[in-house]
Amino acid sequence: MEKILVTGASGQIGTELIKALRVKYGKDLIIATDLKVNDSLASGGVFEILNVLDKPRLEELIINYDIKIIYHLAALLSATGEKDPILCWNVNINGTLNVLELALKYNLKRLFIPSSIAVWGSGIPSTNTPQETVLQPATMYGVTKVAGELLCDYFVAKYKLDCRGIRYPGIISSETLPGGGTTDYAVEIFYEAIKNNRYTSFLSENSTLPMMYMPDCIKATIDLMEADFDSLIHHSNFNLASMSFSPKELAEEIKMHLPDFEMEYAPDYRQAIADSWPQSIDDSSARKEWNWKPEFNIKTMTKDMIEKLSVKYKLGEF
Ligand code: AKB
Repeated sequence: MEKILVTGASGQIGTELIKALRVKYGKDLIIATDLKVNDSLASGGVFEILNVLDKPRLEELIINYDIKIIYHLAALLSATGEKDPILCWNVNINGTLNVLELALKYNLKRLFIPSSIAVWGSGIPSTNTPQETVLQPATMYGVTKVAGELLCDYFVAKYKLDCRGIRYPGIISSETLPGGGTTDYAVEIFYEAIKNNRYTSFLSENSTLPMMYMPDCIKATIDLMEADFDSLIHHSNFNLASMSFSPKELAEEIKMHLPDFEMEYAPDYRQAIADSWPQSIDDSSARKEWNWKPEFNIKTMTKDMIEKLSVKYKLGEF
């Protein structure tokens, strides 16, 4: 089996992807990397410090561990990206270029480079947004994701490098809090509901966005990486849908479990970002090309989140 390196392993998706990859392929084959030591990841397997802008260090890890596959998750998200657009461009684009360049140099077998619903902006149908449509993002994060998709597809076409990616919607999870995204409210709301029975949303009540529960996100990521290359028509930019809801709809669902829960709304700068994104997505290409099918909906996700976080709260974990 090939050795797999994961960048951004301490992030919301990384922490759960590492766990799943270690279970699936064995802990010695998975090299988790991030900017700072992560004790919990390091205690369960291999962990190395890596800044993705440090190309010599990335090269050293690829050589030392004989890496064949990279999941490149390290990136700045939409809200953080708007605070420092130049840093966002630098990390997201130059980090990705380092991975692509070294993948070519060391003949890596496969790369996963995620994209996002942030690739969209004006000029799209905002419901059931098609796979093939205009990409005019309104954020620097979106600009880097469009450029990342184009870069990957260029490397696929020119060098036959096997590079794959998904346009992730907002991801909801109970393990690690997201950081710096516009869809983060949909995770914070659960922590606050359990702790304080109230939450103030930074998006307005009817801001509907595409979302996905982490188990579906991890399954999609690994399934796409295991799909037969010859059955793929797309590579770097798969639309992926699971559920879409507004803050108000999520609050109503939470109230089914916590009847005293109260929600307030104080939209901030992230509202404009949310307004530029679609409400729902057509993911028929992913369904056709690699049999994508989500398991969770808003009801089953909410129930599971409340059960998991209630246990963590009782254990004093937040
Ligand atoms: C964000 O909100 O920036 C991310 C994303 C949708 O890519 N969660």
